[in-house]
Amino acid sequence: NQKHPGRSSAMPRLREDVRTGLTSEAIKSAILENLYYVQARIPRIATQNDWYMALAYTVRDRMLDRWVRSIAALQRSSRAVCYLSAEFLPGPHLANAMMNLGIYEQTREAVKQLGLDLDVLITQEGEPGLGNGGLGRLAACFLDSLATLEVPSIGYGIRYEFGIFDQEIRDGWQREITDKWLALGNPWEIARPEIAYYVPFGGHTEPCYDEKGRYRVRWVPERVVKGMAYDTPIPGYHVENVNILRLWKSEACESFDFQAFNIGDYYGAVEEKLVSETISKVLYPNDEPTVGKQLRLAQQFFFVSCSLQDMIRIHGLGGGGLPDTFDERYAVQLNDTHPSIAVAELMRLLVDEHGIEWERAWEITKKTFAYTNHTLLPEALEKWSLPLFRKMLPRHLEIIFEINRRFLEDVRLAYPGDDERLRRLSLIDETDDRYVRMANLAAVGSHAVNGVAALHTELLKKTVMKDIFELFPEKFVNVTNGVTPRRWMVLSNPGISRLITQAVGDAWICNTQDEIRRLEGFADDPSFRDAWYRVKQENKQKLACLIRERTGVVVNPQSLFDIQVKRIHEYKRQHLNALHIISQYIRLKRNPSLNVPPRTVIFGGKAAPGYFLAKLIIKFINSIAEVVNGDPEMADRLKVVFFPDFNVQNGQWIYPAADISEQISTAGKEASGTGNMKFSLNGALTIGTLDGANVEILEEVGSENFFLFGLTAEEIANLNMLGYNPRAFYEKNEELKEIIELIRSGFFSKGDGSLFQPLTDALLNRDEYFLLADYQSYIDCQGEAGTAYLDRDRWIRMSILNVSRMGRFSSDRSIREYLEKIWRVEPLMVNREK
Ligand code: NBG
Repeated sequence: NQKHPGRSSAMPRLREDVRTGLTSEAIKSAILENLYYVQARIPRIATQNDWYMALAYTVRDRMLDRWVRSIAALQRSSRAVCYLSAEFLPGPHLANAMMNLGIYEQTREAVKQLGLDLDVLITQEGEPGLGNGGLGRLAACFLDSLATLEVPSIGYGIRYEFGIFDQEIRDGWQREITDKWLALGNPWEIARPEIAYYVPFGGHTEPCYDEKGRYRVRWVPERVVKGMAYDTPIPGYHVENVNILRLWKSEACESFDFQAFNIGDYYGAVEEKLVSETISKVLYPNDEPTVGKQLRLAQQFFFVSCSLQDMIRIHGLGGGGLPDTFDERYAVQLNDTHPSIAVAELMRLLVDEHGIEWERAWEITKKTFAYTNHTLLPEALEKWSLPLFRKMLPRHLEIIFEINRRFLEDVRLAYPGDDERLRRLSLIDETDDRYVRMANLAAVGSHAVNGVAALHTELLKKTVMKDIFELFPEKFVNVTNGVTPRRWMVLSNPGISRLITQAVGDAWICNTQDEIRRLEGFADDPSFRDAWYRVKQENKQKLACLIRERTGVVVNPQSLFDIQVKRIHEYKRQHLNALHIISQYIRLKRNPSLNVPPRTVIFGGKAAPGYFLAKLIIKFINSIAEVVNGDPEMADRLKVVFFPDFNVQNGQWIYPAADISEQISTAGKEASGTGNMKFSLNGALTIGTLDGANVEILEEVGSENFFLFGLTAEEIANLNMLGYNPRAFYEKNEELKEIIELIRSGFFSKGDGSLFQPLTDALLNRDEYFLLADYQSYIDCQGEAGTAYLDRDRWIRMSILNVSRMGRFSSDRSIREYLEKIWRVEPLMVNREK
């Protein structure tokens, strides 16, 4: 014991391997080993973080063995999926890995024997916030499903040193704090210094001839950056398969440029290193126009080039695969337009670097890629100005011009004389500086284009991608989003999951769509309903504790928890929700005996740092909270909470505690939404518009179990066309008028009538998102929801029915659809023997 302080003298001799053993005994000694040999600590002086690290390495070790065999399977496979995404939001790894490996209970026991609390250790983990919201989280759910379905696949992205900022609320305003997720070390990644690629930037191109005397183009870059791979294992649920998430970190080619050093420009050399390292430094927040964001284009090209070079290398391993069979080996998905430069980069690699003829290279490229669109908001469609593009990627601009020249020739043939259409379809927007339209590049260079919910795909075809659809109708498919039931039910809501498993067995965890439906029969079973109610209450109780800890606000777990968590954006209409709170407040003040359930309205979400109105909406909510929560007459009747720093971790506490899920975007604006699915799968009832995947959720759960309100996308479009006048709605609605006047009077801003003027002005003058048009319908619908909540039996029945009918929204179903409709990849079992 003296020689090896990590070991307790009472520890039994183990026959199991300390790296792979799965019993609690083996796990316990592995934790002690790792504490000693990785953290260099003995238990007496170990910090919580030391224990967390020791535990994390212990769990990781148990994945590595499967991982090595999975990588062998990937190399053996004939076809693999590569998911290219500038964002991944996997959430904390530890608990998820324990669950997927099936070692949760043994680990809990081992940790307990060491005198520690597993739940405390789990919360030690910082979260990899390498994404903004839905798009990055979708990518993470897809990785989980790909691994669980045993599909050979790699996720490729960027290893941002700083992910999405942490949010603090100071005096009601959002404050952004740098996210230092790597500060305490990241036990989940493995650095692969040997897997590194050079990525050129800038410079010029020049003509040359290859060894066969053919005309070629040589790119002479101005500088070259190195991309190094960091791999994170992604374990499937209860399968041997562990997939790879490969993230690229940028580095200078050499840490010191000795030539510069010799001529005395030491600092010049260090500067070069700094500039190169900047590329993977920080994640861009969304909702800001990307125009002129040079670094963002550099990030996109950087990770795409590394990923494609890596695919070519893997394909060539063993000498078998030539790049001209690339499309047979890989299905590459472009997650939004962020990686769409891949179309030009693959062309460059095939034509310039591997000597393949243009026509053949173009066939390969189109067969390789497929593109997912995630937004209809015109301001969010990426375009890069030509001067910027030329400066950074001169060769790619030439390639895009050539793709465009050939493409427009085809368009002219299809629509002779239709110059307007030609102009709209062109990969180049000819206005001002001229721009490259990334969505057009992605669509032209792919064999499939998909939207993320049925309505979204239809609107894509009718609006933003109308011309492309008319030209290539065969390319368009819909794949409705989904979420993984492992993280979003089993892990985050163990109470409900246990109940479901007791009722229908545990096959629902992987075969959600077919199995969870069998729960329906239990909706009328009083004892089951009771148990269901108790679990929801426990979840609410836990969230209430967390709210108190994070905000100081005391909420009543018996009240109706009405929750809206998502990025803050005008189209998502958090301010419509806020108007409802004010209306409730006024009504309760006038009529204290009003028969409505006590309600706690909870908000969470980050605003893009440069989006003024979104930040003002946060201040607005907090100002209303101050008034309402500070009014003794509202005690136990109405509470308002802004939960700071909404992220994956907090989401795991929040979704299971909701009674009402707010999905109230202006119809036609939310591509799909995925929070809507998480809430409903956890037994919340939705109040929502016919937008995004809400439409399909309503179809599945039935209109009697869904609180629907508002104008349809079509009605909004018509109103817009005829000329929408928000003031007319204001004038004819006394309550609405009163609310707006109350805000304008400074009632929520300590008498300062100007604070929220930008908000009220936006509503009265433009109301781009039709809040006033939907106001009354929303208020009435909230009333119905409140009344329904008063009837507990009815409510719980609806809650059970929601969960039992939501199986379609498992990301396993989404991935199966991608496999069938787009990727044509077969699952491959990983060998069990080593
Ligand atoms: C978001 C949409 C959501 C959708 C997710 C995932 C972007 C650009 N789009 O509605 O706003 O659920 O993508 O598809 O982040």
